Amino acid sequence: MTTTFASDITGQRAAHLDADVSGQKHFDQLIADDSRVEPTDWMPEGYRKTLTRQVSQHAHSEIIGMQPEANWISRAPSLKRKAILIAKVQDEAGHGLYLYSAAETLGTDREELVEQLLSGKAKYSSIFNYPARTWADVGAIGWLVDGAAIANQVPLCRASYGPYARSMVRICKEESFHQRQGWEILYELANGTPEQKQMAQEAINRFYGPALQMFGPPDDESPNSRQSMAWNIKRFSNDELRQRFVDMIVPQAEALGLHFEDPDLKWNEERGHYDFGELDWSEFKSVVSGNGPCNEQRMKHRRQAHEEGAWVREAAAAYVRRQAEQSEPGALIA
Ligand code: FAQ
Repeated sequence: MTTTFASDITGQRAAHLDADVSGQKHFDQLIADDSRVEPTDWMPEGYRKTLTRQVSQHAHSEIIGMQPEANWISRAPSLKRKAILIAKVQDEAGHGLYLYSAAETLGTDREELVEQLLSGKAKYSSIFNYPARTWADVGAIGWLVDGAAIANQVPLCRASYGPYARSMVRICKEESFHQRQGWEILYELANGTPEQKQMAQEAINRFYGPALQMFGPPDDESPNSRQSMAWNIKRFSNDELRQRFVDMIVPQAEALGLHFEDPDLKWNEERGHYDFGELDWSEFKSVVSGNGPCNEQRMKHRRQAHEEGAWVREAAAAYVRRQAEQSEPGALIA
């Protein structure tokens, strides 16, 4: 009896091992072919974990990222600006929802992911811990923050995990509209009165460094990059994307008649890129570890919104239960 039981267990382990070996082979082949991994495919635990981390943190960033601009909806300078800003902030909510859905396909449900944010266990992008002090900051967020988001996320449309890559396609299209609305706000201000131009310049002075930090720590301090690139999740390193972004925004700033206050920013003929100054990484670390200007306010607001939304979640769950009961044969008669 004991022998049979023990051999059953050994048999099951061997079967699992076989499945793992053939699963790993299939997975390795998908990555080597630059093909897509889908939720039903076998995947290494590390791959699942790193994607759950990145995709859920990305979702949290979109949700927390609504706050700095939402703060300006009631103070937008015209009805047209207000309508555009409402649509933009609503888009960010939508991005959060697609991304939570993509993260859920990896096996962790949304409730748990949201709990990780609310308990402070999960990160969200450093940039959203900075305030939007003036209307020009709304322009700078659109141009520089959404601009950095696009530079980072266009390559993610080719990430190896299917649901993440597909969600990025629509997100990137919407982000490019956001970037243009930010540009247009700054363009109007930069071509307005001297005070308006000054306001635009001050906004980009505030957002330049934090926007460049959105790409993450320098490559030699980025613990996840190497493996994420080997798995075709990230296609470029943090520093490569940061450089691309700088090369893109310098001529755009010139077209606005504005500049970046970085004394080391200059074209390097030999490299074919702009050189730029060292960023303040101690500030980045401090912001990521909870000590930025708005971390406390952002989390307080999110927790409050979550509590106030409890009745909506309860109603939605009750509706789903009712639908399930009604679709069971005999449920209506009982
Ligand atoms: N802020 O090893 P790496 C948006 C963390 S959405 C905070 O280099 P990885 C739209 C990182 O998580 C903006 N933490 O990590 C919008 C890791 O910590 P962990 C969000 C950061 O993952 C616009 C540790 O440092 N975008 O803007 C940051 O390989 C306007 C070590 O770093 C995405 O999430 C940071 N900036 O590379 C919405 C894009 N950077 O988890 C509203 C997808 C790094 O090991 C208004 N994500 N960390 O404890 C990615 O591409 C990557 O996750 C990176 C980081 C590039 C962000």
